[in-house]
Amino acid sequence: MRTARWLAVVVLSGALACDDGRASDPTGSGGGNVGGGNVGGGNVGGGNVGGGNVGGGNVGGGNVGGGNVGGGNVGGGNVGGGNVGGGNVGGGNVGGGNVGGGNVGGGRVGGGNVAGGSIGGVDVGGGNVGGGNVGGGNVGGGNVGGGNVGGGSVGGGSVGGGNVGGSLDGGRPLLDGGLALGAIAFNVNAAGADDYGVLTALPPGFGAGEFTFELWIRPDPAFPTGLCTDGTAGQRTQWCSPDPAPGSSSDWWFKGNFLLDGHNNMSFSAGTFSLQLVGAGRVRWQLGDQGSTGPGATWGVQAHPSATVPSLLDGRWHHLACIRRWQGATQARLELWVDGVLTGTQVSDVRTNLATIWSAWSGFPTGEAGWFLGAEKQSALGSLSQYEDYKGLLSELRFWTRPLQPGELAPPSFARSVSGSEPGLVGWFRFGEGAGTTACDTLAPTRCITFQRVQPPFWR
Ligand SMILES: [Ca+2]
Repeated sequence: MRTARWLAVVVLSGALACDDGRASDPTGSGGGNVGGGNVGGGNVGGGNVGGGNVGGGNVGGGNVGGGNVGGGNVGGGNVGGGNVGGGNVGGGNVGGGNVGGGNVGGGRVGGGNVAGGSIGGVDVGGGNVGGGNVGGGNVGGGNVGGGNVGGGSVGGGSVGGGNVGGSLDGGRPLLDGGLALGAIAFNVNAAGADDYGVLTALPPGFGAGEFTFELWIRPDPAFPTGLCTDGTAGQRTQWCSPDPAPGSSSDWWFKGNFLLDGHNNMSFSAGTFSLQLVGAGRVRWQLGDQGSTGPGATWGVQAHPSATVPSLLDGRWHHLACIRRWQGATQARLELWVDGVLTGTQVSDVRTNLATIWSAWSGFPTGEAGWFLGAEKQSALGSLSQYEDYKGLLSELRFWTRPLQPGELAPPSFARSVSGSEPGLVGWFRFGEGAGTTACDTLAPTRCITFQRVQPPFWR
């Protein structure tokens, strides 16, 4: 099947239509303090009633280039507790964060940014250009538990639910008001020299029945979207824009940047578990459970079509959950949740015990056992010279032997932290090592992901 896969790449080169579905970028770029956000005087007009910027805004050198210099919240934002805990701790907003004035016009009534806006430091080039929550976003409870959880909301978003849907921060996602312990980074690489990780020992029992696999990602929006034309450097340097519907063609399944490649290239249907970014920043989950699928021999649970779902190329952290949940007496419902929203579903006609396959990788090609992170596995191993890879951050992998319930996923619950003792939690990679080339399971320290060709700064 490896050969067939390669032939498909060649035959179909250039045959796909151009569809640059890139969404508008709410973070913008460049330009500190455009519009005059809050230079020299916080709380103009009455912002921060109840505790704006309590704890120290801009600790550690944030706002290089201008955002929120001297004080935020022109016009009355953050009523009820804006930025409690410290806005921009660690140096965020380099190049102009909050340009134009955070919370202009009255955003975040009821609790904006409790626990810390923009902790850790990114938004390089201009976070929140035009003003975070311009026009009154987040009425009724914005951002409890983390700075800009859910993202931007320029133009009045998230009334009643506060910016839920993504996390604007620094190097790690915000969980229940604190930071995840760690994260790792994948980057562009030379042809034939992918940076990647391999996990060959999945937690015992995972895949036997119902399950959830959840993780946090922050794909790097600095890379352009494009066709990722086969055989060109665009495969490595772009986010692929085509978003074919699952099963719609003979090649739908290999178009997309591999965040996680668990394909069984000997028999796709027998144990494939892969995650890709397709359609210029949308997610696809493929599962091969030996069910009655169409071309590609896997289920494609996909945020599709791209025009109807937001791109994740917005510089924010996003939460993904892949769930197999029993339906009726014999079926399995496959669910893809993005930032607490059920975004794609498929119904499988089988309930194959995948742990049987994954415990020994039986039937997988020699040398291709396991889940590869950050790259397509054949490219990572050198049997293909280049392939669509993932560029960006990854954090908090969690394996469950039960399907998380909607109440555990709906905003803001998806950003919950765990202790490790939760029923059904069987694997938990926190990426807190901070050095070296392995990342291990907090619940089983000898169960580790091994990384190759990491590119500093790898640990975040
Ligand atoms: Ca790479």
